[in-house]
Amino acid sequence: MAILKILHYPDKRLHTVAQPVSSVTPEIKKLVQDMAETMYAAPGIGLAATQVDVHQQVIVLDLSTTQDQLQVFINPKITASSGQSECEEGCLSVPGVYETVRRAERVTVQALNLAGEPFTLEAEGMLATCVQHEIDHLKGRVFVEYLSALKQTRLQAKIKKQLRRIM
Ligand code: K1U
Ligand code: ZN
Repeated sequence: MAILKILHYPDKRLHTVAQPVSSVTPEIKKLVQDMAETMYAAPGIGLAATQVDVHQQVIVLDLSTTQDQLQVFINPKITASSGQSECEEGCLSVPGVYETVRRAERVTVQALNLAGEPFTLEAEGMLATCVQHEIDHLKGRVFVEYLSALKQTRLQAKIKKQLRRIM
């Protein structure tokens, strides 16, 4: 297994739209293993392939405190959503930034598992938030793009300042 490099906002590659996986090959299984290791090491509770510069529709999640309940979604699609909820979100591609985002409260997700079999998940609460956040990554969208123009401008300034400091 390997720990992969996570792209940091505002890297343009985070805006790439991921392609569907045509077959769950040994390469895709290796990618899932590496993504899981990368997510656990970060640490995080989710990771989309886009964040490690692989533009295929693959997501891993683990919301447990014991890091032993890995959920894998290949070609995930939200087929139904209802309600609204606000939750504070973080992102491994935007370190140190936590902001409240409004999303659907409940979602139905269809995807393939690691065996290439279709499954349906009914999610609510943190799981629903996380799966929507990760599917956004596959569409090339980063959570900070939901923030007000003022907050986005302040964030860009903060990132520029941090970059100047390390360069
Ligand atoms: O997509 C990502 O960058 C992962 C992100 C997932 C996420 C968190 C919160 C709301 C929506 C989506 C993270 O994992 S950020 C880190 C984090 O939340 C966390 C880290 C360690 C323990 C518990 C949470
Ligand atoms: Zn993220």
